[in-house]
Amino acid sequence: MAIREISSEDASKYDDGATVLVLKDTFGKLRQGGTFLNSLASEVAYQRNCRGVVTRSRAPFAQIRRELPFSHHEDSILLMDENILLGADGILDEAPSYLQEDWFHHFPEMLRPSRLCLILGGTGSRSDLHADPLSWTGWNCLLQGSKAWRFYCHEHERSEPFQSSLRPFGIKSQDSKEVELCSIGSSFVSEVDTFATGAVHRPFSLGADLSRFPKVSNATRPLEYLQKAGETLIFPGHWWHQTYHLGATVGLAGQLLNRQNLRRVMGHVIDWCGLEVDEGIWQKSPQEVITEVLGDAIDSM
Ligand SMILES: O=C(O)CCC(=O)C(=O)O
Ligand SMILES: [Fe+2]
Repeated sequence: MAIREISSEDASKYDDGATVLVLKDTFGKLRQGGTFLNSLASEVAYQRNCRGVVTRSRAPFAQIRRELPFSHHEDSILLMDENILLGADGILDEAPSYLQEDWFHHFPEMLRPSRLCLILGGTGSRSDLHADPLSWTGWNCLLQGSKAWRFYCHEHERSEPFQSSLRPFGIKSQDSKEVELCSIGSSFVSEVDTFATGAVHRPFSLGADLSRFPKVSNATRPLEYLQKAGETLIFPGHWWHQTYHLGATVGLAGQLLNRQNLRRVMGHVIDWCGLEVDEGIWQKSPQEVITEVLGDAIDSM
């Protein structure tokens, strides 16, 4: 359990499911150009946190960009959209090589996580405290600004201090984007905001409201990291994590399924769907493992 600065070539060596890896100077062209946002025009998903009350909605991208400079700790805006970059394939060509090999392409399209999420935060915005779906490996690059991260190294099974709820991952129904028709796993989301109160100019002095969430004091001490522009973090997505944005940020996020985490990700699906698989499955090729586990998962619905 540690944070380690490495070069992209060493990522597979150090990506052990128990370390947050930091790659410096990534996505240089995108940071220098800075214009790719100007060509984006569509409705995006965003959330507003007004004195602890979080509302989620959609609005034109240009409108959110105009509102972002007014964001502050008590009334903040965070845009996280998985669709707006769907046509912008060239972006991943700029990614460190370790992020480019991703076996999620073996998943049927309807169960495949979106490859690129755009994240724009205003001052004082924060993500939920959550553990990502499917226990994948997350990556997150900051193109502009700085962002404070907290990682709790206990996994979603031990979520007692966080009063969490499940957010199943699977095929969404046409009419309601939230309802999963066929779920193969879950993310875990907490009501706790670990950056709720304190001195806003020192993010790691911020803490949870312990009068509302007394059990948070039983949580393990988090790993904390201040991510700067150009840095890509690669982290165990099954760890609880939360971010706090300092100033206006622009970031990209995605996830990986690879040699390092195949057992963990497919194990998540196996546990979630209550499947019984033969130990011999792990001798098979990655594509066979994926096809077999997802086939069994769908049959089990
Ligand atoms: O960048 C953020 O604010 C949150 C990102 C996150 O949770 C992720 O990349 O998994
Ligand atoms: Fe996440």
